[in-house]
Amino acid sequence: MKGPELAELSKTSGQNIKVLIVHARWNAYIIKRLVESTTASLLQRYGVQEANLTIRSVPGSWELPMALKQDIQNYDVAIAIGVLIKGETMHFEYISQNVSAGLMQIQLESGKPVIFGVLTVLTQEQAEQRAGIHGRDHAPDWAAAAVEMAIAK
Ligand code: RBF
Repeated sequence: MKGPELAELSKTSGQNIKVLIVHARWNAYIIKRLVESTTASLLQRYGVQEANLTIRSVPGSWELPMALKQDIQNYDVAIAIGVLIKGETMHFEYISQNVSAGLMQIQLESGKPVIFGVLTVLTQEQAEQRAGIHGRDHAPDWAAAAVEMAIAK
């Protein structure tokens, strides 16, 4: 299965960076896995210090950009995590389009990298396949991208 080629990072690459994870609470059991996996990678693979990691939750993915805007200045990098599953109405399209555009806008305006950890999928099954429940877990890639971008300044 294809994935990113990871930059060369070490077990101490993240030791001096402050990381903010903001996650939505919709599709909670998938979110829980993604947040735990991202956190484990940051701490264990890259040496991020627990005291330098903050986790905040918001109701749904729609709220991710605003929460980041409120908090991002105090961190070197943020990771936004959400699971958007397409339903029968147009909500999915409006939410996913605006959330991704909002996250891009915040990173460019703030000058702080925002890692895109929002799964936009057609079915719950597809979300599970991207959260390591059965299939490839994307969260370690988000942790790696966060460390790489935070130390690249
Ligand atoms: N938030 C998500 O994070 N994932 C979803 O799949 C999701 N689906 C939604 C479907 C509908 C019909 C509505 C009304 C909201 C949904 N939300 C979802 C919540 C949304 O991101 C936000 O929290 C609420 O709309 C309140 O602003």
